[in-house]
Amino acid sequence: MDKSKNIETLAIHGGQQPDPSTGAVMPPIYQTSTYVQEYPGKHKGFEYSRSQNPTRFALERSIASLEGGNFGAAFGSGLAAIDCLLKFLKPGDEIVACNDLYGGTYRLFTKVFSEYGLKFTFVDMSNKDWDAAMSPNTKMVWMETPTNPMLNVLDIAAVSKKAKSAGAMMVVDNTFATPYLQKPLDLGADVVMHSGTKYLGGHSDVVLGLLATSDKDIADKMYFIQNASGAILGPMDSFIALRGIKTLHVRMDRHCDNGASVAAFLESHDAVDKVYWPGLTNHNGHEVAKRQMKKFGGMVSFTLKGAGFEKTADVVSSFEVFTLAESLGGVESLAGHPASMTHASIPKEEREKVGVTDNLIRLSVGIEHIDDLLADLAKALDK
Ligand code: P1T
Repeated sequence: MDKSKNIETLAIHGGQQPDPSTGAVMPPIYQTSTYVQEYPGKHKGFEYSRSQNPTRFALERSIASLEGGNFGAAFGSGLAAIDCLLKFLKPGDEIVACNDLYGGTYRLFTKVFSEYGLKFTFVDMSNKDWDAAMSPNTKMVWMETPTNPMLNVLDIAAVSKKAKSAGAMMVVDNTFATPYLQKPLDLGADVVMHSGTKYLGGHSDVVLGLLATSDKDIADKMYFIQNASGAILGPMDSFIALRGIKTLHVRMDRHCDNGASVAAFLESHDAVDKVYWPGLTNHNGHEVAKRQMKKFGGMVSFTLKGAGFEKTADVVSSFEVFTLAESLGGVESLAGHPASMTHASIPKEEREKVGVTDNLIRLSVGIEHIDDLLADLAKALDK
C-alpha cells in the first residue's frame, strides 16, 4: 500500500498483504522459534525467530507505513525500543533530552546508560534558548511531545532543525500523540519511538515498543541491535498489536472528543486548580499543537486546589469508571497519581521543578460515554 493513502486506510492495510502460504487476510501467528533449512544456508529467508518472524514483520511494516517511514522494528516494551537507540552511542557521547519525560525513560537514562559513560542533559525545550546544552559531543536529541505527564507541547520542526545542524540524531517519543495526530518524520525527526503498549495496542492487553525511520543507515543499525541484543516482540503480541492498530483512528477520534469535554469540565470545577490539555487556548503550547497535531489527544492532567498527597490519593482512589492504574491509551479510562506511580523514579526536587507535584492527577480519557465519565469525575471532586 503506497504511502500516499490516508492514515485511516494505512491503519488497516499499511504494509499488509494476505499470507502468501494460505491467503489468510490477517497474518497468522507464526508461533515458531525456528525454520527448516533444506541445506545449510538454503531456506525461505527465515532462519530463527529472534532474527525473522512473519507476524512481527507484519507489525513492523505497519508502524513504518503509519509513520510515513520505510523501516519499522518491534520490541518487547517501549523501554526496550529506547534501549536499542541508546546502544547506537558510545561512552563520552551526550544526549540532550526534554526535562519532562516518562519516569521509566528517565530511569533508563540516568540509572543504566549513565553507568556506561553516556551523558544526559535535561532542558526545557519549550524555551527556545537551550542551545547551550548542546556540545560537539551531542549525538542525540530526545523529546516526548506531548510530554508525560505535564502535556507540554514541543515544536518538533524547530527542535529537529537544531539537532540536524549539530549533526545529532533526533528522536521523538510519539506515544501520547500517535501517528494519527502527528507525524514526527515529516517534521524532521530521524526516528520515531512508541510505547505501543498505549494507544497503538489500544486495549491494555499487551506490552510492546516500536521504532520507525526512513534512514537506511539508522535502520541497518536498528535491526543489527534488535537481533544482537534480542529484545524482540513475540508473534502473539505482534498479532494483538496489529489488531489494535486497525481501529486506531476510530478510537483516537473518541479519545480526543472525550478529552476535550473532560478538560472543559475540570476547568470549570471549583476543586481544580490547573488543567493541562493542549487543546485549551490558555495552554502554553496550544499554538504549536494546532500547527503540528491534527487534534489534541486524550490525556489530561490537573491539580487539586490546596491538596497534599493524602487528599489527592483519596480522590484518585474514589473513581468508579476511571480505574486507578499505571499506563494509558487503552479504551478504558484510567487515572493515575504520577508522583507516587509512573514518575516515582524521578527525584522529588526534579519532578516538582516541572510540575509533578503531590496534587497532580493524570487521566487517560477512554472511549466510554462522556456523561458517565463526567459524572464519575463530578462525584469524586464534589466531595
Ligand atoms: O511501558 P513501556 O511499553 O516500556 O513504555 C515506556 C514508555 C515510554 N514512553 C512513554 C511516553 C511512556 O508513557 C511509556 C510508558 N508509560 C507508562 C507506563 C505510563 O503510565 O506513563
